[in-house]
Amino acid sequence: MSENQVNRRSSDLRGTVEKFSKDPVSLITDDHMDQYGKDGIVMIKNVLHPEWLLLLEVGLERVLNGSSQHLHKFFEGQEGEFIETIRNFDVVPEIRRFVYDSPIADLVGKIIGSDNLWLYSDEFFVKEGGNAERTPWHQDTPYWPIQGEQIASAWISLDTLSKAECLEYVAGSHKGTMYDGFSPSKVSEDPTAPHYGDQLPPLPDIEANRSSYDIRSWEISPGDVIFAHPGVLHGGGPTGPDSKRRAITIRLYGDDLRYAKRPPTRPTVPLTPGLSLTLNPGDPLRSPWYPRIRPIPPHIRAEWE
Ligand SMILES: O=C(O)CCC(=O)C(=O)O
Repeated sequence: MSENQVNRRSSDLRGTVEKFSKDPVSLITDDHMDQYGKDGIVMIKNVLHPEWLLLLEVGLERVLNGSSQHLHKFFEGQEGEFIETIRNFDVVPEIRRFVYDSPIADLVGKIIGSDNLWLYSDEFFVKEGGNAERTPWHQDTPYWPIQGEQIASAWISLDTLSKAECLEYVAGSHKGTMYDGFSPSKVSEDPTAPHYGDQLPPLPDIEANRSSYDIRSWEISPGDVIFAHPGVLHGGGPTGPDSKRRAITIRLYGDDLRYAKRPPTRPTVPLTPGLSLTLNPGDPLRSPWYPRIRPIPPHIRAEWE
């Protein structure tokens, strides 16, 4: 991170810290939890202090400088190119620190109602060049070998976003059909082109029929977090010519999550070689691929106690 960037972040901090509570978990109300259960989606304002955002920004800097997991590029070479990279918890210390030390795990724990929490994955979605495309509509559950309710993806933007630039969600869709995923190479021509092409029904063309869906999105300031069940249909969030959208999603789950099989035609995301050899469908999702985050394991506490 350059000196200019640090100065810019420090001045951001000076202007905004007052509105952030020292106990952000107490901002989550019964209404938020009810809304999460019903709609599978809730946005909570001002829950991440700018210092946590600074930690993510430093982590992202490391990722973009090449010290991270493989960067996938969507719409590569086109004006709207955007970058996705997954499971940086394993290799980027700032992401590891964020997951253990920031309030994000306790926020998710309260929303999903679980004291025990495991990390499913972390994933950056970076649209920096201006005029980035919409993220195609999809659910995450078809790509993940899981079933259960106690799971949430916490979507965190490091940039201020208009409602049109925010990710969009179809409220309640986690309770409906689990559709096939989209095919990244064909999505520009056909957003319903299947990922597996086997066993799961094809995605509907939501963009062509927006008025048939209860689509939610918000104006976002850094520090606001959207919590979404991965079965909720989501997509969108294009950027304008002069805007950028650097987001990370932290995905955590609780006691009720189980291993489930997906069509065998493609691997699930992220890759977890060996997982299907150790678990049977219906088993609790326990594996070294999914580290325990709460309670903090004693060997992790021992790093600083
Ligand atoms: O930020 C994006 O564009 C996509 C995010 C997403 O698909 C997710 O968090 O599951």
